[in-house]
Amino acid sequence: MKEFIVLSEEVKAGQEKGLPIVALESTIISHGMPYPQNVKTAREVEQIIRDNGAVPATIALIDGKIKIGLSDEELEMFGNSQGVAKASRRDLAYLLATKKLGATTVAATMICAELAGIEIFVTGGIGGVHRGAETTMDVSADLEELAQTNVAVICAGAKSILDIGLTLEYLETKGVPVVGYGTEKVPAFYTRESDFDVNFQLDTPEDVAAMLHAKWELGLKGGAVIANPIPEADAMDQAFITNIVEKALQEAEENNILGKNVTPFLLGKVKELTEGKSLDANIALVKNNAVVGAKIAVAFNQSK
Ligand code: PSU
Ligand code: MN
Repeated sequence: MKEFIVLSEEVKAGQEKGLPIVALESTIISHGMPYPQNVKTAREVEQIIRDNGAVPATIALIDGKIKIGLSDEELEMFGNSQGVAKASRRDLAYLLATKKLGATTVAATMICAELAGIEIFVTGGIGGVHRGAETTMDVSADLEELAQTNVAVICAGAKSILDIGLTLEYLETKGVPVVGYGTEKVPAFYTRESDFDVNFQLDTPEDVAAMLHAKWELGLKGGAVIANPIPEADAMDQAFITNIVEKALQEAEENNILGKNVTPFLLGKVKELTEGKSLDANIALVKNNAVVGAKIAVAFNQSK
């Protein structure tokens, strides 16, 4: 395993000092945002993590290695590269063996974080059960990973490109707690609320840390979804975004988009149809998640 894992200087030093570390994914950099906003946002998110007392570890596959923490040059190169492969669980071995650039999804980032001993991971949104999954069977590998890998994912809920109700059913079957951070409702990424209730509401980083501590002390395998709503000021209008998501879903069907291309296609369409408004919301919610995630990492570190 050591053969494949490379820690950045910052992460290595942080681990030696016993500092809290926060994992960050890289699909959001390569497939979620355009250059140069992607690199700028990634840098700002890392700085927010530092400002809140933790060490950021952006994870990506570069030159046959799992990089846990990227240097400034690596981040710039990665964010400005064309054709970076989207890497989920099934893709990891192939991309490492062929030394291709790989952007880790939530699932793959969880795997890499666990290998590096990192329990807390901040992102924008998780994958889930897609609408129409009863015929397409399109269920994100992120959900299986949450069922088996001991990493907590701080996110702004699930996008309405997904079937949020079915996603919650799947997580329930797999025993994955969905916690609302300061909310009773499952947030829907661009908006603060969906029609669905979270399993549990927790209001402080200490309370979340205590729940994670109890879960893993008991040997209950798997992660947790810590759903943190987008700040009020950055939230989008519900009717506006619903309309756009419907259009994006229709175009995906007309173009017969399948497999791993579905999520990037839908995200790209939403961005195009909102004329960039969705990008501003996306950046704001990731930064908000970074604040909360770093605080949870600090609290969890103290409970260890
Ligand atoms: N949802 C978002 N933004 C994203 C993703 C999902 O709102 O960037 C990315 C994440 O990396 C997630 C992946 O892990 O898409 C899920 O892809 P799929 O549905 O193919 O499993
Ligand atoms: Mn899928």
